Amino acid sequence: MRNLFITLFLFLPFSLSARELSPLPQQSRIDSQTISLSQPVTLVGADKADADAVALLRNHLTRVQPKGGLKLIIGERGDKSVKAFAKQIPAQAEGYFLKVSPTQIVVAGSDERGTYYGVQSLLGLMQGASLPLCEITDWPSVACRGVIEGFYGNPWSHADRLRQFDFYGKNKLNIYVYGPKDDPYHRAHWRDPYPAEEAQRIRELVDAAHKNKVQFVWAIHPGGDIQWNLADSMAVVKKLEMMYDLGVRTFAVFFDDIWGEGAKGDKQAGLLNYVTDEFVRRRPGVQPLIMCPTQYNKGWSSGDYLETLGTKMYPEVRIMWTGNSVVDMIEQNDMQWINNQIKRKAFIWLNYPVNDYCQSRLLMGKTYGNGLDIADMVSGFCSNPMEYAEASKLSVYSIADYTWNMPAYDAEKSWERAAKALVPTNPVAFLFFCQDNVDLGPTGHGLRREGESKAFLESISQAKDSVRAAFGYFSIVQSFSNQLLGDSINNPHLIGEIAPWVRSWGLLAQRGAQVFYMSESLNEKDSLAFVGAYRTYAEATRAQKAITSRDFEGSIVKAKPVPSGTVIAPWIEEHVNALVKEYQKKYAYGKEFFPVQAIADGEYFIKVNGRYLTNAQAQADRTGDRPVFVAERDVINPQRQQWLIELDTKTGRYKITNKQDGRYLNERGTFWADRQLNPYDAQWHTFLLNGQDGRFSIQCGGRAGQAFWNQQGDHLGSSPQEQQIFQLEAVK
Ligand code: LTM
Repeated sequence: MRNLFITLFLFLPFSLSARELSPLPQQSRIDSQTISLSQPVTLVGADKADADAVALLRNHLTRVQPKGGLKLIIGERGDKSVKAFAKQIPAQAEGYFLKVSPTQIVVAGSDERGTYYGVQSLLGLMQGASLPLCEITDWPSVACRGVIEGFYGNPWSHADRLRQFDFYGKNKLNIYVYGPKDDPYHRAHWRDPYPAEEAQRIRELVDAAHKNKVQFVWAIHPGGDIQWNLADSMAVVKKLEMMYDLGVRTFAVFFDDIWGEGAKGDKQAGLLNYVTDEFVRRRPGVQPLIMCPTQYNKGWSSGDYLETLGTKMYPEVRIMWTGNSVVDMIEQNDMQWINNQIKRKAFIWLNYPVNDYCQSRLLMGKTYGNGLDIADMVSGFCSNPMEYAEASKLSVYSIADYTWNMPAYDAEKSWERAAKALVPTNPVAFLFFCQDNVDLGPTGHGLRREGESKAFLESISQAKDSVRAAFGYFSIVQSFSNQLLGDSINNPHLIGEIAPWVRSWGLLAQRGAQVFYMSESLNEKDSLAFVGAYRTYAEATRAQKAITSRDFEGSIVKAKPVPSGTVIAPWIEEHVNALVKEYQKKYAYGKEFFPVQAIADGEYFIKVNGRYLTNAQAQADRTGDRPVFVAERDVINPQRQQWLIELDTKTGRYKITNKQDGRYLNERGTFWADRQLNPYDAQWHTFLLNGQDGRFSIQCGGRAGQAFWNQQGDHLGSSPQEQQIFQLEAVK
């Protein structure tokens, strides 16, 4: 038990100074002495100062009066109100000077955004009505800091986005790029206008973003079917004009993840120049374009594509870049290389914490690995988040911290502060949850994240009896899981979003606890207790597998949450397998409860003659499609070729589902969605695997007849006699 307390204490000391600001300011002195803002306050300069900053301030001051109270002077460089502080205002754009003294408060920005951020800092320091005496001189390291909603999967909801903008304002992020791959008006139907209702929502989003001093960038993705002619160039401008009418003032054009005609560098450069001439330079207030190239990372760059963009495209067009590979952290050498190619500073599209290519993992670890010396080498830095908007805030908080004050960024501390900011009344439970959801497992993109289940590993490594120590850890997890699921105080949107993962985490711990009971009963030669514990384990396993990440109508993602898939889940499985083996050597009782597995549960490629079985249609709610065989690995959407093969404990046969959308394959090798018409039925939809060493025939289960899967042309089919050998290759 001693180690259990050590484990818990590892998390308790993360003391959060109540007066700590985030993002960390460049220069600050914050005293312990405070003043009270419940006294009357008189605003000086409010008529000239940035209106959003003043509105924000007024929302938080209870007793503003025209004369005689505590003076709060506000304004930006050039305003009469802050003339006396001209020397203290930093020269950098978006900077501010904030001073709280017993007799007056000064918020002086180097520009409107600066004033707004000065007010955000002032509010960040307030606790109730108390405000510490302080002097802060602050400015951002990176000019454009924010988020690119650029993932595949369920786009964020309107409400998600509104909450994001509020969060960005508080965290001094100033840009949001709208580019969800599955919004048809962004990509597949880029020429078409938004229907009236959706257009109205975009208008509302633009307003809300601007109120929070966030540039709303709307991106178009025409490369899939664009024709390089005047008609389509005009179609792009026409669509951007429509978005301009909705209030958008910054635009992006994306060419990522396309092949063929659309991928030509000179044509893309020509289009960007055309749009700049015909639209950007003609319309008042429109900012230079941002473009995402087809070769957006070094691993995919070849020929003279990047150089063509660098030389032919107007220098004011900003070019996005994901690093040395699709999913990568960014370092100084990488920046030197790309900036040299494109003859401008790249605009970083960081593919973290996006999880559209590893959907069963929630990426809640610290945001680390980007160089602390690249601020001057980037024109912008945006994070591509998860489709889980609230959960993504954990990392986005750190992106804000990193891009605001890069040299001072401390990934671990920022992560802890983020947890405290997101779940203020129970940060320890939340952090415990986060540190069990860190790594993404093996994927085609290669990124791994360290530190998963650090507390678990520390508690078992120091213990004499690791199973007992793990049991202590699992007790904490079960308690924290219940606390988080029952949380009615902290952000309900966050709690609701992570609930499937939290439930799965609690069940994982319940399974883990059975390892201890099984081990104890084996020591005590109590076969009855052993089988009882095993059956509890199997029941919790079933319950865990039944959880899906998204249960709303029309979700295009239905992943199975896998908490601690790198550390704890394999630890438990390994121990259970070993204990069952040990048990079966000694006892016969309860044999029927233990499965005999031809193949371990896990993710596999299913191959015939080197060709990969692929979910080409990938639509969660469609039935009747057949998967196809393709020659290449899919590096963009690897989950389409990844098949979850798991023993169904009810039948002892195998259920086969596709990782992309969770659809299962039926007795004919056809996809069926798990819905009322033909719900999953273990008696029908499970298969026998006959063979060994990764080579198996796949035979339908009892009630569906005894047919075998086989290859029919490019498709999967079935035949009553012809046995085909499939290669089942574990996804590494
Ligand atoms: O990264 C880019 C430029 N494009 C896509 C993203 O839309 C996607 O979210 C990430 C991660 O899967 N990979 C891409 O290729």
